[in-house]
Amino acid sequence: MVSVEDYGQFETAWCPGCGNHALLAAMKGALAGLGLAPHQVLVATGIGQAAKSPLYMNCNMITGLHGRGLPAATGVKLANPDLTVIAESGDGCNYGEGGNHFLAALRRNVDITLIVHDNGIYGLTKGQASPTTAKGQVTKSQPFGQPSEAFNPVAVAVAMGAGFVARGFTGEPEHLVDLIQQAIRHKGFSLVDVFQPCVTFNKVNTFAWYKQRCRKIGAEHDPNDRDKALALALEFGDSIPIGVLARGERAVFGTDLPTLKAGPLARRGVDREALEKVLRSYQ
Ligand SMILES: Cc1ncc(C[n+]2csc(CCOP(=O)(O)OP(=O)(O)O)c2C)c(N)n1
Ligand SMILES: [Mg+2]
Repeated sequence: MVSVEDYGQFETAWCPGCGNHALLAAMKGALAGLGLAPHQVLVATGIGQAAKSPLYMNCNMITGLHGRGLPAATGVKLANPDLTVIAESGDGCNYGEGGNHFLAALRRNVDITLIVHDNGIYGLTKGQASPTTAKGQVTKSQPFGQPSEAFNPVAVAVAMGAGFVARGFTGEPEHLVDLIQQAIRHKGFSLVDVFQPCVTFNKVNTFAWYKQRCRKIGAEHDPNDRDKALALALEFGDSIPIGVLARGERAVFGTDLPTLKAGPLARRGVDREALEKVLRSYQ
């Protein structure tokens, strides 16, 4: 029996009131609730406040460069499909610096889950606009307002045929745990974009701002209906839907790759002779 305590309790460097605390608790709750022990889980991350999350949790982890958690997660899952592999970091990491990795992950459909701490700002570097900062929003480095249209990650994921697309909010913790668990259970690439406040650098998208707008998607929505899912994903105003936007079955990447015909790397022996030959060639 796995418990939340198995995932540990650590002192963090986050501000009091930051949404990262609730999302970290939701991650631990979701994993323990699924009966996954820490050694069965690997979290790949990048750089940022959000990217510190797996440092505060007992589990296997990889810290990539900024925006590079997803390719690391992809490699790990292909090498060892027995692991539950999660990529987790911020909106800047996944939609800004790592934007092309996000698009590649949507195209490939590797069996990994992406959890995005979406606080609409670059928190670690002290408050520049991120791709999800609203057009016109004033930040420390955009005093006249950020001039581009905001990126809508869930609409892009739905449009590209992602098999599981959800949006959560740290102010709805039980709902969030359920979304993370559904995402992990889904076979193929799954996205949970999580709204959370940055109490220090985003004075617009506060806890109250999200609380006022987030409304749970009702049972009447059929996530398999891609047109309806896209319409919901595009709703971003006085009311913003949270929950499972889209679902669908797609071929999972990796199963028929010629290089993996002999099985994943983690289950293959190491050819010491060949390895040493390669190493010697660098001497
Ligand atoms: C290639 C690269 N560009 C920029 C940076 C500087 N940098 C580090 S973290 C960060 C922003 C992080 O924002 P986000 O991913 O939203 O995480 P948050 O801190 O908001 O949780 C930036 C711009 C970097 N480390 N590497
Ligand atoms: Mg951020």
